[in-house]
Amino acid sequence: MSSPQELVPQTESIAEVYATDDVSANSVAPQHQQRFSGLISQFNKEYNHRPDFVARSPGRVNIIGEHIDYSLYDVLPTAVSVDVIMAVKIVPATSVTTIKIANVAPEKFPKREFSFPHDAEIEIDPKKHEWVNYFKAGLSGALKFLRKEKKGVIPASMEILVDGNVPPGGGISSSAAFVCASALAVMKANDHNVSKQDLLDLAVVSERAVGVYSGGMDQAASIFSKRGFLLYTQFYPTFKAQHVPIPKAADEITFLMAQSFVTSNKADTAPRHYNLRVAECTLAAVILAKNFGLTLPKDNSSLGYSLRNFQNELMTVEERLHDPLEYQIDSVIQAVQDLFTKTEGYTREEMAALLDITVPELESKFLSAFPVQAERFRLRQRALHCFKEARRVLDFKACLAKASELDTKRIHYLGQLLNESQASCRDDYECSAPEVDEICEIARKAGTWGSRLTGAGWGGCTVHMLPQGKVEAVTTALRDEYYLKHFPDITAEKLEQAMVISKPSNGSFVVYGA
Ligand code: NG1
Ligand code: MG
Repeated sequence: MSSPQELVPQTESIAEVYATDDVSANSVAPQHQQRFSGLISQFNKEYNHRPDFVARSPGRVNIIGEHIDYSLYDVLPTAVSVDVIMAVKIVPATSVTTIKIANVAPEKFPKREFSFPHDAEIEIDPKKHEWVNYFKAGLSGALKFLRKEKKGVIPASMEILVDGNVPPGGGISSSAAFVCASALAVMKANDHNVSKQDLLDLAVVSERAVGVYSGGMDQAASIFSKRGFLLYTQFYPTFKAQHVPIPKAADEITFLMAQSFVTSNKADTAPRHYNLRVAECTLAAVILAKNFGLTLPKDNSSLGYSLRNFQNELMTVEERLHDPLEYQIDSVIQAVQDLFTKTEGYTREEMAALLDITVPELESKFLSAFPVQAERFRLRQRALHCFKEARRVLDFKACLAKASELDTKRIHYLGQLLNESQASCRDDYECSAPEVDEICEIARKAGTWGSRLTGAGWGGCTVHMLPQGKVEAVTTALRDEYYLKHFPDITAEKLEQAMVISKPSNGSFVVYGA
């Protein structure tokens, strides 16, 4: 028998641990103990007293299910051990609320202070790239929540010191770690014992305030993950998650993350990359629906109409009840192939005609919530990627669930799914980068079972599944054939950060008594 895949208790509060306990045994990885005590002593220097608590939220690695969370399909990420830790002192508010926020790396992230009237909205200018925007995003979401719970709430003033070691723009979601830690810190500072589900809901919406129409995968992984498990995350019809164990294998299964050091700054590139993909998937969904004479009910995806929603509406009640999801996905793949025959993509005029609306109507409905720049929308390729990737996630999870021990055949199958995901991201979704493809090639040749990009792509990070016994060979190959070749002057320190064995780690928690 396989080990059970546990349902995640969503209403459970965020864990609180005490610094006098062995923090490492609870959650902080031993190598980060030092960072943790460093944060406390630096806080002391900065503000002349100790903090009341430390809020923490980690980055994540997505094992499989790329760019399908915003189409409301299931994904399989987990938290990693790099994280954002935030020491906080609660200060009673005066006639206004004042936030003082500093970072342990002040050269890169200068100190900031701002005040606002107790009932004011927090203003964020997504065009101005400021590290505190991510804090403000969490603050704004948390305040909206608190005000709904309690009218006339007076938000506490806070003194904050932040230490984050998740590489930014690196595909392991430094942004979600930061936004989740910030929202958690504000909730705690205002004495609200937030549940994991509430923190997730408000963090997803918070992050959209920074200008990216993200799905909910990163925040879910950052908040809900459990050490040693992957987090099977479902978004449709509503959020649900399961802790999925990784079975034993004769040759221990290891996940390695390798940075490409090609950064794609989402705030700049979103109109041509990320947000454009969200728009393409949404348009594919509504055009498919129109073609089948279906009216889609609004769902909770960022633009309100997802491919998953279309799939659900296309199936009869009978089929929904009795057909396995995999089979249902086969029929929608067929529908995409039949309808979207223009491989070069669709213009706004062509899409408006398919929907029987005018171009200005199309733009105001689907292309105005956030900026999108494109002449053509490659609906066929994007929808095919989404549905096939969704099926790969189901196949991956089913394979993990089948046995408590994985034999060679199964392991190779899992690797193959990862490689197919990469090929689809490269060819159909066009979210890879030449450097990412190169890393995957080198790694596979040196002995990984499967290699792919993880996160939004267009650079960023890669993830590899490999036997423990091959770690040395793969990291050596990547060092010699990728890092030293592309970055001959790379420092030893940067090289060390480039490749990290990723151990599935715990999600958000708060530390008291530090
Ligand atoms: P990154 O760029 O790694 O944070 C983004 C989205 C996810 C998901 C992945 C692609 C944000 C905050 N996150 O991840 O929701 O869509 O891309 O699978 O934009
Ligand atoms: Mg991000």
